[in-house]
Amino acid sequence: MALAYLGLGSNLGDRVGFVQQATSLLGGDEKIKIVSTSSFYETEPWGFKTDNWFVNAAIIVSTTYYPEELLKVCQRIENQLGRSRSDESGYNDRTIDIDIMFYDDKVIDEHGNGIDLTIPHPLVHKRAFMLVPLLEIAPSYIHPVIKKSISDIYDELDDLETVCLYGTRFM
Ligand code: PH2
Ligand code: MG
Ligand code: MG
Repeated sequence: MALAYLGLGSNLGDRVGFVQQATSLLGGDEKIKIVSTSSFYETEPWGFKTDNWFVNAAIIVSTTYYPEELLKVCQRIENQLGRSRSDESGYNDRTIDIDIMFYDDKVIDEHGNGIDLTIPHPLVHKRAFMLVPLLEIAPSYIHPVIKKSISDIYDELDDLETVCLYGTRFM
């Protein structure tokens, strides 16, 4: 059994509803249990220009899936919730994005054969929209590459985009 730390984000349609549906679809999988969930945050789009602000949250799940299998499950749920990926490079608006931020304390870099997986998420330490929800549910988790806790990484983050509490814990 492993613990995986997932980041959820939506900036299209019923944003809170998509984050909630993604969480219940994950929890409905026989090999996944939801361990904890953060509040919802409304966040300024990071890294691209769009009028649509995000709702972001973080959850911890326990799972018997290997990381590659968990990635496939996340992608299947993204598709199920209407995620479409455009051919343009860069970020796009989306109904739901499910990212694996951490998987136990594993460090993984796997590319090819239909897999594109980097754990820890390569940008987690730079993004307030990931760190702020994590701060609520895993402040003492040690980033296995940077070797610092989530709260220390957050304290040292200088480039703070706007992240507002949007709703309380949802399960
Ligand atoms: N996801 C991105 C790019 N930018 N900005 C915010 N605020 N929230 C996100 O979830 C997000 C983003 C790529 O996945
Ligand atoms: Mg993402
Ligand atoms: Mg993603």
